[in-house]
Amino acid sequence: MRIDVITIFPEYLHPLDLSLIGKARRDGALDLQLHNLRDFTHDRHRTVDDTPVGGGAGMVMKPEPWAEAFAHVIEAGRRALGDDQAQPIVIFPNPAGEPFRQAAAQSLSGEQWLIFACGRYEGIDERVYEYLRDTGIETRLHSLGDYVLNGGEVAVLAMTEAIVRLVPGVLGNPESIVEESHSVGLLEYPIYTKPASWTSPDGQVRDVPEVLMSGHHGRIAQWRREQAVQRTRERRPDLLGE
Ligand code: 6GU
Repeated sequence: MRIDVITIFPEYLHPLDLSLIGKARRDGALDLQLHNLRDFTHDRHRTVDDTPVGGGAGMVMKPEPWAEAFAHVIEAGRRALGDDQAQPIVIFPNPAGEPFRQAAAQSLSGEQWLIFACGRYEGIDERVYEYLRDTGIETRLHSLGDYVLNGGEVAVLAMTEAIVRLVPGVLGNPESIVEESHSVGLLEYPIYTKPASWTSPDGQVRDVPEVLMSGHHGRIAQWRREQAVQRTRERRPDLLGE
């Protein structure tokens, strides 16, 4: 899978060198490339923003550097993929976008090429979206949740991790994906490890639920299902339509 990220803060994405994503990159399962939007400006100050036409607070990202960045990134991606017809999906992290859920991560994990375009300030000039769509490039706006971040970079860290760990061969144990929170539509049940009886620092003896020690797989599965439903009802009734 190829992922390009266009941002004015490439350093923000350096955690993608670490852990599972870093390993996927070193193993060749993921070709992740960072691009600095300011490299596609031509003035002394490397200006990427300007005041909003019509007035209002804050600054807006100018369209010209974005168009140059996309031209460069699309050409470089096609060359790397060895396919001069390859079409990326362009994802704009945006608090006004469609919520980014497990189903979106699942479907994007099957794509060969994604470009994340990180806005900052009040946003990107609307004509950039229009232009991409008119050139036949699929664009999506995705939000992490109902709160505002200063830019898309943190959202790209989250979305990339959610997507890349689902790419076949990237996660060590594929079974752990099947049962985890949000893949089933329920939150995950409580889990325990040894010791079976633990005395916490406050002096309480805390035992692992007995059913888990029973060796009875049917009863264990039923208990876990009940716990998952109860937990979901308490924490996320919206997932149950309640
Ligand atoms: Cl994707 N971007 C920004 N800037 N803020 C957000 C967000 C994304 N998701 C939630 N808040």
